Amino acid sequence: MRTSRYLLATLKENPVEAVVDSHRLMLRAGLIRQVASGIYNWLPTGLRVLSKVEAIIREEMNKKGAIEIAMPVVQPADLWRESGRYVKYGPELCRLKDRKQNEFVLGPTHEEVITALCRNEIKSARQLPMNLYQIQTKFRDEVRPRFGVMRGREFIMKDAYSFHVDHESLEQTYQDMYDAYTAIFTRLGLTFRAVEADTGSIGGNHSHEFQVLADAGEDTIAYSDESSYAANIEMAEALAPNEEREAPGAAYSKAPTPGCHTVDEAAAALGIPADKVLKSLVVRGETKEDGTHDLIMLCLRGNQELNEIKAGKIPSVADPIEFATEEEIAAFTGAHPGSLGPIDFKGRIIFDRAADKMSNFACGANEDGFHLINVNLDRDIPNYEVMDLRNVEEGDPSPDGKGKLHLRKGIEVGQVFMLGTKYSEAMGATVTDKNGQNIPMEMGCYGIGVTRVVAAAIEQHHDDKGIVWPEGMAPFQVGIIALGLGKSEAVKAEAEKLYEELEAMGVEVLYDDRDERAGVMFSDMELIGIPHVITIGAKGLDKGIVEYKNRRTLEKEEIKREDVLAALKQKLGRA
Ligand code: 9G3
Repeated sequence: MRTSRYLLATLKENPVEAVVDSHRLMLRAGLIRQVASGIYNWLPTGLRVLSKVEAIIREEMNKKGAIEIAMPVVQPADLWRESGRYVKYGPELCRLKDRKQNEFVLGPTHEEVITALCRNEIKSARQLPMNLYQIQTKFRDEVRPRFGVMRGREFIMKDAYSFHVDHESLEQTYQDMYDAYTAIFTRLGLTFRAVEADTGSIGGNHSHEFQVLADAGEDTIAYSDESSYAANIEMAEALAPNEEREAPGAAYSKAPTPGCHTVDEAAAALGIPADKVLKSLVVRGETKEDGTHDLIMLCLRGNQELNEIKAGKIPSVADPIEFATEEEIAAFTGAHPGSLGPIDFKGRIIFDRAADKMSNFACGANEDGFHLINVNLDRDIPNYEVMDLRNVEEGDPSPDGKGKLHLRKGIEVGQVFMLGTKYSEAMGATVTDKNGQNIPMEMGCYGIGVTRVVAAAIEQHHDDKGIVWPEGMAPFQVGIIALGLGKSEAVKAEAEKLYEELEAMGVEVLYDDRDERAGVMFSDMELIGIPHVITIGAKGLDKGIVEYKNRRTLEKEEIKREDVLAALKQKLGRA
């Protein structure tokens, strides 16, 4: 490709709206341009990268026997009514009507469409297992699109759906997809971890996320330094504490804590550390038939955080969790948040496992401006439940008993799910099994955020000059810079010759023939991040050499002009 006849679209300045490196660099290197919030044009250089990512995904999916199809972006609302999800999702699900007022959605995912397809096309167990995938545009009307394509509203996903006669077959495909994802992200040159994940609202009972480790990541993952344990913090657990509680001391008593509304304020007023003050939170129970709901108290060590995903999973607790309002708390306990505690609380009391080991601690007195001190479980709080309610913290013991947990930010680039029969039952996708019984098919689903992968790769592969592409996804393999093109016939001839020869070899070349100032050409080539760059200049040619630079190592070497092709073949790993 010649830059004189290309849409290079590089920017000299950092766009003010970009707050993470990948967003800034994708705009500056001319990969994307925003059309609307969370909606982007992919310019030629960006599209070349996308195409490489898709090619690697296709190769690894096809190797595992997955079969490519294409499903529509626009989906009939009736399918979402069948699965029960039409009313379940809020404004994130973009709804629209056609000219005849028929209702549709812009597909945020394709479980409904694929299940409707397969309930018609798959009748016999002999057709199973079947694993169908697509690489398709998705739309999710995110409330806060940000970080460029990392959290866009319109994005490209590879989504696969597998169908099985039984769970054992599903497990096999799940493992195949897990292995395919490992191969894909390895070939893309990403540093990633597969972590146990919460299956969230899509149901099912087993899921792993593939997380690219990067500080710009929105997810937090916990991993052990001595075992393969790794989990999204939404479901990560620490090893259950097994130390005994200290013996109860003096009976509990009231202590004035005027104006104290937080654990830290109460701890300071009482002159004790925060982890000796109980954090008592009140959430709503599930709405009952009569439309009312109970209030439930969740108690943690004062210095630890409630994990809202874990709390939402507690039976008969509203999911997602709803914190009780100040009014309903005051009506129920006679006090306001900041002075709440489990003693004389009239509802269910659930202690986190770490809080269950506290003794002689302080807690709210359920009277504004007062706390109780020297409180002890059992003696003062006779009936309460114990559950894992908290977020794990740096240094917690790994739940498998091996090593300690460390927390890292991650960018979720893929997820594999066991869906079970949630959709096949809801939508009547059954097969006749060997006993002639009609059974709902077991399903799995497997997604990769294709556009997000590009951003994640840049987060991990850039320096102060720009992007440093992993070889597997670079938009071009070789860049040619011709210095002083307009003044030197020799430079022009040498550059054209090299360009033609590399093109003839099928090497992807970007030839900068703009006759621009050297600085501009160097900085553009570095910004775009092409792995191997050849600079041709009159002075070098006089000495019979051209200059090679490796974008990743920034190492330069002079190469005799007659040896350039052989040298590049060797650097490109070509015979
Ligand atoms: C919706 C909206 C947003 C959504 C979903 C549905 C996420 C939704 C989960 C999945 C699960 C898997 C197949 C590929 C891999 C991921 N956000 N999810 O179901 F209506 Cl608005 O998409 N789907």
